[in-house]
Amino acid sequence: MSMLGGSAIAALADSSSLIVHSARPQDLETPVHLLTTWITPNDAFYIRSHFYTPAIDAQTWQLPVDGDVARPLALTLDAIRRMPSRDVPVTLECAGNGRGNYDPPVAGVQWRRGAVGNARWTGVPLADVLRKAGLEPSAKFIWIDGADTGLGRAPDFIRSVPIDKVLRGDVLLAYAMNGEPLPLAHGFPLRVIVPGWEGAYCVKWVNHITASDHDHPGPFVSASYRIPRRPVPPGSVVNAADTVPIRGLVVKSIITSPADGAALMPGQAATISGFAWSGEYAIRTVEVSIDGGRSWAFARLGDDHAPHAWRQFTLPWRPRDPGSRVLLSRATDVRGRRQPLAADWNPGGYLFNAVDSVRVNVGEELAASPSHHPSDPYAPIAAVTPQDEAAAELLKTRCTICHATDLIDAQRLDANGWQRELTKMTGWGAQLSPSERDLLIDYLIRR
Ligand code: HEC
Ligand SMILES: Nc1nc2c(c(=O)[nH]1)N[C@H]1C(S)=C(S)[C@@H](COP(=O)(O)O)O[C@H]1N2
Ligand SMILES: [Mo]
Repeated sequence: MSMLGGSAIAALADSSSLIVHSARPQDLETPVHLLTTWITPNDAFYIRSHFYTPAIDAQTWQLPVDGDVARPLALTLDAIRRMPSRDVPVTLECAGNGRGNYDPPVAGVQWRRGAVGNARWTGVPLADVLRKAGLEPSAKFIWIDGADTGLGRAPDFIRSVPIDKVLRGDVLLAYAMNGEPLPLAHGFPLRVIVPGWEGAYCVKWVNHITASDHDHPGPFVSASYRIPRRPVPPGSVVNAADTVPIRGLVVKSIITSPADGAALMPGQAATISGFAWSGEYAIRTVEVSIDGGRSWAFARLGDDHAPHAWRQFTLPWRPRDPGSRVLLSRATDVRGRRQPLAADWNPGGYLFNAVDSVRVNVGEELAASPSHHPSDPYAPIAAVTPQDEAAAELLKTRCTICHATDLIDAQRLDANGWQRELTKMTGWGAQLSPSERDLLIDYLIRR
């Protein structure tokens, strides 16, 4: 057990180059210009954790496998590492990647383009572990829990994978990422990888697996990670009964080079490159436009590929005339699904996949950051009036008990949105009197 033995603490990712949406819990995004290789290095890989990273003791760690099984098990890491393993490249994307682009704004981490990465995962098929336990035919869902627990009264993060996806054999219990033991932030000592499905299926710090004849009733299954059955007008409130769980991912591409706002020299050779993916489906083409969408050219697809991994694309370009240019990319998958000009708005802000764009300037440095992306939501909250000071004090004393204020600062909600948000927060344990709540909302929508 050499690679997992010894210390109870796995290496924390050196995430200093990532964009911090929330420092506590950790929600870190990869600046897309760092996505230069087909495999994303561990220290550049985005981190999405709803709650605090748990303390893990690898020596005493065990994985109970129970529920609708003939022989409930409690596996040690050693026992798992002795089973036949697989090594598969899988692209992970948070369902909320791109949420920050939705209009009207949606509550949640305001991810831009970089809550996505591609890693080689090593582990054992979950199907093999379930066979060992004697999976009963009654089992329809596999519930997966990790060692993290909800903050305050917020519920535990438990997810559920339909049995047919598990029995296809490609769902992994992974203990290594790009040849290293899983970094703690990415789920040490064991995480689930559900290839081609949105990232929230890939439960980290797995410490309990249960086979069940019904779906898990918790809110991370019944309320989150769901989209309206049919597209709804932007800004709609949708009942959970009118939603379906997200299973796969949608077709998408991002331009990672040149970077948004880059300055290029006229007449000098450049390469437009990026990545495209479509969950369980392969990419057929990526088209790139250098004239804001009037004309398109097929990009070359990279040699590296795997069934559930993104594809790199490149298109050589020699910009001629000086001026500002919008570069676009749009991918089409093997089913013929193509990236739309605008993504379907949904109340969770999931699956943003509009045609990607970056603005570059040929010939001169851009003065200010190009603002075709929504306004920068990261302006700090400044307290100026006594009301502002009182509100800032409330944020500090009532909110930071559970999380840093960066998560709050970045939201772009209106009064109704903040009402809903604060109802959720007080339900989870935030203390606010009605007048404090009014004061806070007045401040949050004005700032
Ligand atoms: C008892 C713990 C707790 C307290 C106190 C608390 N929150 Fe939260 N808050 C949470 C949790 C848990 C999340 C979700 C984290 C995640 O899913 O990434 C969250 C997330 C948020 C978000 C991000 C949007 C979302 O819904 O995920 C906002 C905004 C927010 N809280 C505002 C506040 C404000 C304002 C206060 C103070 C009045 C506050 N919170 C106090 C637990 C708390
Ligand atoms: N136990 C646990 N597993 C989790 C999460 C979590 O908060 N707790 N976040 C999920 C979400 S929403 C995503 S997108 C991926 C992110 O994986 P990463 O942090 O390794 O990039 O982990 C998933 N697994
Ligand atoms: Mo996610």
